[in-house]
Amino acid sequence: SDPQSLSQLFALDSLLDTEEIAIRDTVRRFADEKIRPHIGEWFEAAALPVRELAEGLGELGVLGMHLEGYGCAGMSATAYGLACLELEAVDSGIRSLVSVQGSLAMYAIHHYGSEDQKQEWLPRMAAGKAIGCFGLTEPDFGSNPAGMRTGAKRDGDDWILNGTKMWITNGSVADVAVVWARTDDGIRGFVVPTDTPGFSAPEIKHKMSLRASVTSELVLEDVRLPESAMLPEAKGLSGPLGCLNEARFGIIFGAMGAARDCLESAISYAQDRQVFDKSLAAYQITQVKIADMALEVGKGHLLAYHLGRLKDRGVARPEQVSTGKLNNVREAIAIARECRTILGANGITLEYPVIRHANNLESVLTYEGTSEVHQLVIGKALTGEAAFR
Ligand code: TGC
Ligand code: FAD
Repeated sequence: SDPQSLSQLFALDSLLDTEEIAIRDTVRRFADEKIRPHIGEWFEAAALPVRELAEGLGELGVLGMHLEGYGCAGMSATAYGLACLELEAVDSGIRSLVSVQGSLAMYAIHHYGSEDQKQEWLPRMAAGKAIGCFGLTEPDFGSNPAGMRTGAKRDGDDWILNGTKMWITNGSVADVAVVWARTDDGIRGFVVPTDTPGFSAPEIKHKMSLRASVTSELVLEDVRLPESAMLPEAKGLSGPLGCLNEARFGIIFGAMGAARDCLESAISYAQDRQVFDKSLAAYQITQVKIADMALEVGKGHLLAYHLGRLKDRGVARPEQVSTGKLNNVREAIAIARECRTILGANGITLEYPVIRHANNLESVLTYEGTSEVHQLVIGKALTGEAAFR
């Protein structure tokens, strides 16, 4: 009989409306036509044409697409999630670019910024003509951003920032950095144009994961900023953590894109590959692997759609976002590794997307809260005990 798609098996489209399906299909077409043909090469060379891509993604309307006004598309959270899913089906690095731009840098300005900050940056960022990054992590403080050492001190009406941020996506190519720093008044956010004297962003090289993504250090040496550079509405750690909820939400969908792409590749490979007497797909062991992975892809999509509906109603809680990020990334990486076994030796080359997804997902498992941090968030929600410290 004719094989079904994963989407048909779970009747996934029955849970989406026609507008959501249209957005999903448009992003999938863009990703397949404009990005997929080049992605293996970009990954191998560790060189992503960020500016060119950002302008294309801006025209597509996915940068800050779930934000209202200022040139943003004002789409639903679910539509944004579906876009992340289709972009990450090609490569986690592309979804990262979009997450950091829209959910972290733009969201921070949109949610906590002054009217002037919004007018200055958001329309250009939505169009992909200005690139943003988000500096929270430091060399010694990743899971525990509360310990950050980067500081902002007053000098007359100005602020002087000093410190180092680490592992910052888009850092070296950004026009603007949202930087979180300790002040006498607690942790505050600053909008830092990257041409400000004292700011530099050396790129981190030799990554074996997310090679189609720019990752950088941010060095701030006596960076002088006017009073107006501070985000007025973000006070304390809840400011940056509020942005993380947005980006984590996109990853819940995105990780399922990577998983789907791996499984589709593995099924197609197994159908073509002859081993011993017949096609690899006709052996029971292969079918057990495929069936078990399909269940996780289906369940992961259902969880993502459910959380999308909660978010669209404005009721998704951080610990619910943690359940999705933990489950879907953990399952996606397990699926990528299992699919790699089906491809045999071919599975280790960039001719197929599987090893690239598997390697990328190592970063996705760690950033936006490691799987252990999300276990602790869920543990705290269920026991009432915070076990972070
Ligand atoms: P804790 O005392 O629990 O909370 C401090 C304040 O923050 C509030 N809060 C949140 N607010 C919004 N959303 C959340 N998810 C929140 N979690 C906590 C909390 O209510 C409190 O508010 P207030 O008003 O009472 O002060 O904080 P803690 O220091 O004990 O830490 C908790 C912990 C470990 C969960 C948190 O620090 C954490 O999530 N750590 C992980 C850090 C992380 O995820 N970093 C990601 C950096 S960005 C990145 O990785 C980009 S990757 C590129 C891409 O996305 O593609
Ligand atoms: P650590 O916090 O040192 O953790 C090391 C290990 O200890 C992990 O297994 C962790 O789960 C475990 N651990 C930590 N605390 C506990 C605990 N309380 N109990 C039990 N186990 C614990 N950050 C940004 O701010 N902006 C970005 O744009 C950005 N982009 C990134 C891009 C890439 C490619 C990568 C890899 C990272 C990026 N990050 C970014 C940083 C990312 O958010 C951090 O790497 C992440 O939060 C983990 O911090 P860490 O690497 O310092 O690990």
